[in-house]
Amino acid sequence: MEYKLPEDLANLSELHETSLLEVLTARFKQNRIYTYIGDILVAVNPFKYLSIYERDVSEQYKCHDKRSLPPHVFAVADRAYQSMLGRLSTGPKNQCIVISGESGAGKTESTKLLLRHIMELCKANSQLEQQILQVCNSHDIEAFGNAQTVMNDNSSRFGKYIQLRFHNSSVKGAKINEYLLEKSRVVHQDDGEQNFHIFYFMLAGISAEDKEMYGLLDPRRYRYLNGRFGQEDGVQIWRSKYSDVCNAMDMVGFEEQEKVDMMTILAGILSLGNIAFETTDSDVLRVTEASRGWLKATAGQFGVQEEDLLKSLTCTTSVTRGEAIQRLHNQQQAEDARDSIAKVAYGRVFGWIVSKINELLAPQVDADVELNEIGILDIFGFENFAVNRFEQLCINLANEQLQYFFNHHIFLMEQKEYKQEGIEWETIVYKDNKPILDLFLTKPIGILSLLDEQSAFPQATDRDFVDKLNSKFKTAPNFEVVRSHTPLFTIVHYAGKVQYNGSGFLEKNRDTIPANIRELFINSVTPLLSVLFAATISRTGTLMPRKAKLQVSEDNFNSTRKQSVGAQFKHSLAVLMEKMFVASPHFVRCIKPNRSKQPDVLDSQLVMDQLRYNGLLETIRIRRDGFSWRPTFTEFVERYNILLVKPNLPLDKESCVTILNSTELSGWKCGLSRLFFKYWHQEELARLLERMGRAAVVIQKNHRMRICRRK
Ligand code: AOV
Ligand code: MG
Repeated sequence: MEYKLPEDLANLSELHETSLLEVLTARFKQNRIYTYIGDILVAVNPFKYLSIYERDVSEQYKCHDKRSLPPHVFAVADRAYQSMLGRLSTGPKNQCIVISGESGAGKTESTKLLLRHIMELCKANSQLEQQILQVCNSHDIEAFGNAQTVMNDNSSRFGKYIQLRFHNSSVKGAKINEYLLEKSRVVHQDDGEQNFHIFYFMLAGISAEDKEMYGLLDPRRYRYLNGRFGQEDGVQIWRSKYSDVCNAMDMVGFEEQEKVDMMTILAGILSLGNIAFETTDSDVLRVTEASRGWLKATAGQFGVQEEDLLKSLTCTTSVTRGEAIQRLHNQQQAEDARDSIAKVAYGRVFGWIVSKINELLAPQVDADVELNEIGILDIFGFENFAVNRFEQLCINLANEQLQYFFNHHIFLMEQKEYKQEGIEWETIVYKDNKPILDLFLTKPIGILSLLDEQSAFPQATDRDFVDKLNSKFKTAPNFEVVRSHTPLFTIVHYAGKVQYNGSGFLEKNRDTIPANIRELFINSVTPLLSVLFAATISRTGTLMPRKAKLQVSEDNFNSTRKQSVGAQFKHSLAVLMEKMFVASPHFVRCIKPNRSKQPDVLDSQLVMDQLRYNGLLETIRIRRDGFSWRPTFTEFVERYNILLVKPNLPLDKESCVTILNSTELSGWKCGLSRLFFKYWHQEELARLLERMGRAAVVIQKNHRMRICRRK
């Protein structure tokens, strides 16, 4: 083997945890953050700028020979692109790049680099590529969907799957699928955390004139920002980010009025948070004297009547047999109504931005043009905070699902084929997380089903839900009962134990918008608000304008509204998995070197934990000893018969063997219906084909020269 040690861990002759950790640590110290395990990339977050992403570097990785260059995230992009074009191998044309790792491990940064390199690869310098880069890469979506957490200063608070669409080698469009924005952050943040970036960017960057127009005041006065605002140097950065966001919005084609509306809605959300309630001695609920001004301001910003806003905060209207019945809120209910208005308004603005972007980037091609796809998945990483809520449960479920996808692809499918095809093989045991996924997803008694069941009872409490879990799962291996007054429970995830606090689960899972709140906003004089609330939310949680759905709209709204957040999320995960299971996957495993976000510091224990729960040791073993590329006889002959320069070879085993014996390749195996290759064989064969192609050109040239001379 010509691979230089230790750039590819699948070449380690001595294989155990410590040798693996030693290699990664030694490489990290030399700023070599990328390492291969065969075709899988391991990336350790450097937490500092490295000059390995410049233009000349990405130039080198275009159509490169893997052996000639050090491991790099650009190489993964290149491989996905070449595979999509069918240059590397047989197999599905559609590709997906799956990036995993815990919060702060570097997934989002890797996503940006992958996108950048793929856009470089298909460069025709078109406006579309620039737009895709601008839009998918940062400013816009990140400002609205990311926030500072204790784990990551720029933590993704939503999951995204970016689908890049190509016709032949050129990009024709893109689509962003977003998953489960953590809306609760708008109204509450734990210690050391912040609200979504956009609030800070806006307050820091806005001109005095606009500030007045939107009715914004001193940022320290807003309760939803915890009355805190940054130091001057931080504010300086936010200021410039704000102008980036504004530029990005211009690029996406937001109209002036839409931008003004959006900022006004954000300002309205901040004012809304400051409305406080009190109960008088005679048991009457009212807005406190001090917050009357905020009520007035909010109504102005949301473009609604002050009385209507007050009504929707202080009572619920329900319609029974055509008769509207009003129920007055108590103080807690009024505060909940306030917070749910803020959450739903923010969520709708976010969904709207994503759908605007998708409109802009939609492929403009005829229906019969075949488009191939590279998908990049960047979700919220595994989280374990001091307090873990419904959001963490969903985030960690998504990570379980990804780990399962990895296991399924790398271990399960591969080893099943060895057995079926009679290949001699010593089974590699890996940590199967299927039982944890089942704990969440099985019907009718998975955690999500039980949650839905309880959410359907108006009287049920979070305690009831956790009691149900305790009684159903007390003997389940991945569930632990917690004895406490608070409704706590523990799940032993693939990446560690997490204790969840069940408070708020039912309400967050129901996520219903009271009818009077919807009514209030539909009648808003702010055009954007009225449009956002007249829209329906599809089963997968994407926003669809009402107009486009007119035929089924009312029904659709009613039926979809009933679907809980958990059920919606489960459904969108299933749709995503379906897409990914039929594509060729590429894996990037991100590792977080330390918890304090420091450069040049590697905490051995922390890294070892990640290596273990990611199953990296087993991955190395299967890449070293296993056969990751397994074309059928037909696929192989069709593609490589040209190596024999013999047309019309039968598409069978004998032809495969004849072709392979004509090369110097060794180490492959022959099954009953397919061939078994090591991961590097694919590239060796691609090289042979290329050499063949070059030789053919030379022969043709010589031939032509001879003819010329003769003349
Ligand atoms: P994440 O996406 O995996 O976390 P990020 O990609 O946001 O993590 O990375 C966290 C921080 O690490 C970034 O803001 C950078 O400061 C730094 N970083 C990551 N990759 C690199 C790199 N290649 N070079 C330099 N710095 C880097 V989360 O979204 O929280 O799951 O949910
Ligand atoms: Mg991220």
